[in-house]
Amino acid sequence: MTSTTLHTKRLDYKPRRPDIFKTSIKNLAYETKSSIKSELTIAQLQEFFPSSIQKTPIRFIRQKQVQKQAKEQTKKITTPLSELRVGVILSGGQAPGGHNVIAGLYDGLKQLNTQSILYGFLMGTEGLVKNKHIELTDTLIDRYRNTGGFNIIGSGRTKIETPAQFESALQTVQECKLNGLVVIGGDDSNTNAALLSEYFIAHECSCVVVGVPKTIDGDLKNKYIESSFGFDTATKTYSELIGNIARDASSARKYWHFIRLMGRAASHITLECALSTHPNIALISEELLNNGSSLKEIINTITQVIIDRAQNGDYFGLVLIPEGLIEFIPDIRSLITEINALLADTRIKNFTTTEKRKSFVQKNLPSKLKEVFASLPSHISTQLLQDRDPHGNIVLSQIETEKMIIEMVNVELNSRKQKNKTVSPEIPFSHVAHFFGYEGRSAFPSNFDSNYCYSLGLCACTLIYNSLSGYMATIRGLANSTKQWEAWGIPLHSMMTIETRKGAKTPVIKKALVELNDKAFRYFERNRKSWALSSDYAVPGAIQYSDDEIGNTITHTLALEFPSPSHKKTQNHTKK
Ligand code: FBP
Repeated sequence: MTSTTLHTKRLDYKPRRPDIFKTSIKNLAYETKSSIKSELTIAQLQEFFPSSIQKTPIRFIRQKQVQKQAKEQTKKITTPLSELRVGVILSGGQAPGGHNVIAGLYDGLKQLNTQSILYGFLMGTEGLVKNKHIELTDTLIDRYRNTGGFNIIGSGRTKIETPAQFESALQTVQECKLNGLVVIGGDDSNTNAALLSEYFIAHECSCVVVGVPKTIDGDLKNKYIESSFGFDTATKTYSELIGNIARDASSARKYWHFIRLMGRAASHITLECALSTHPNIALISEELLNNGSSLKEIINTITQVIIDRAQNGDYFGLVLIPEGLIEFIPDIRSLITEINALLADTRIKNFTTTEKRKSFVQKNLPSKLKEVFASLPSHISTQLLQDRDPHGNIVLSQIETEKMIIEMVNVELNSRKQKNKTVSPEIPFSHVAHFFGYEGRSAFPSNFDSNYCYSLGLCACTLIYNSLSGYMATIRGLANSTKQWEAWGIPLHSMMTIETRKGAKTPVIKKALVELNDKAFRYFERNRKSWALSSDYAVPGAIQYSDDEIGNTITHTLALEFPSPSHKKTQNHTKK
């Protein structure tokens, strides 16, 4: 990449380290914590994770503290391997901070022994399976510190599923003589990490496998994982854009902006951006599902807000729409399930044009869904028939839900203008559609993500040094000052649930959707009514990279979910 001023400046940024990593990794020991109740039954654990059953969360502590702990609870490093050979994979969608995980891992390895080697597998898991790698060197790492994207080694979405793929992965780690493998990825990639760890143990391969929680979607979190990395930067980037649009909308006063935001099934990104910008409407899929809201009801709600604002002379506004919305609307959800089945029907291959495929689907749908399919704008029904991803799922980023909503709102508004005397026929409805996703996934990581990711890399290195396989590198206490962050290892199997994939019961890391009882949603719920009619949007502006209070703000979600005195000064969440 050609250097820019900010790029050059960011290369020099020194991530803040938590106190635990201000000492040498060699001086760290770990204490075991009480085990987590797994959702998997004993039989399932024995089937999929036989070597992990006894694993409990561990927290790294300094050797000095060790003496103070009860001996049986604390493990000292017994057989330290100081010269390590480690491989790293970046997997799935880009998330800001991935390069810093690698930098932290690299620095940790070199600190242990300058002869340690770090290999980067190219283009995700594919690189592991085909043994395509490069050695990461000082020069290369230094070109990527604190930069966004995954371009240092590339990323990919291949999953390790077949016996042949597992065998090839084993062969690669043996050929490279790896002591450790770090998988930086989302729920599916970390599920892979857990299965690889078991496979290596079963084949008497001592390579330690460690996962790192990555995804802008924010859905890889649980009692122990407070946030996945990349969420902070991505949501701040989208919020900057939304805030700018808000200012533009309230200046020109003529456009309604419909903004779809990435995040797959979960609405965490939309919720966080709503907390940052105070839009007139933010749809939260999880709530709509909980209420059983139909598409018609959603359209009615939006139309009503447009009419109410018009009564105040405000012919503009902002609507935030989560990418996964369509899968949460009961009638569309059933429609997608039926279409998935019809797309798997071999007869559909006989129809070469979209129109013919559409009429095949329309004819074969159950009668109650025929009407729903026919009611959709033509471009949306076409998009619903597009090819599925390798796991058979609809490719949500390609479905222009924002345009569908605009068209349906337009129809509803016109119909009310004609039928309802209280709705003025003069209400204008000019609209602009946006989709924000790729804009935020590779942004320069915020200070938070830079620091967090660097610590995750150090934590992954410490897990490998201690031969702890099948764990997720975890940094906790994220709403506190960086100094106080804690380094943990959480057994991957403890985050799993069982899902049916391709007809077979499979363990997968559980996706975290927006919880309606959580403080972040409740804060939104308390405030949204006043935001609907107000034009007093919040304009957060661009991410700041100064190493001061403003450059170190955390997301509203984190601040609300994990209240701590250190963010109170900058992030005001007074109850309304
Ligand atoms: P991950 O789940 O791999 O982290 O990807 C996140 C994401 O950005 C989603 O928000 C989005 O739906 C998807 O990737 C888009 O994928 P692609 O890059 O393949 O278009």
